[in-house]
Amino acid sequence: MDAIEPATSAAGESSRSGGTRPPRLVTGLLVGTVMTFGLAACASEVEPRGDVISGPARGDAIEIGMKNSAFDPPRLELPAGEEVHIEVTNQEDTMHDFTIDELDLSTGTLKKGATATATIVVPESLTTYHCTMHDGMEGIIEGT
Ligand SMILES: [Cu+2]
Repeated sequence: MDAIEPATSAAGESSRSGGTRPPRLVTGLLVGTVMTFGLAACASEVEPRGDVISGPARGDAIEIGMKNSAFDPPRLELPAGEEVHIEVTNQEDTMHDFTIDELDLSTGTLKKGATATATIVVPESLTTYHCTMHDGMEGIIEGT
């Protein structure tokens, strides 16, 4: 904070004769840009959370593939109130994750060929799953 003040006033006086753009505004834009890049870098690596194990399911499981930046299938009908295992495999070079915000669950970042298994109790309401790295890469679980 203190470091910005002298720099701004000095630039303001030197540019007065030129009459160009206000230096204070430029400084503000620079700070905002740096903060935005910082947040984006943190969001690119997703840590696993919730009831998730690395690797395939140890029993019966619903299988979901990831390819062409989409989930296959993009819609699941599952029995509401039952515990199910969802085995997610990334089938392409692009990294993805399988995240359900409502359940605070994520496989974390999956590289090519990686598999993770999430265990959930199927909600009665519609629940969406998505990849936090790709807008529009999402699917729906319908509790029946
Ligand atoms: Cu993705």
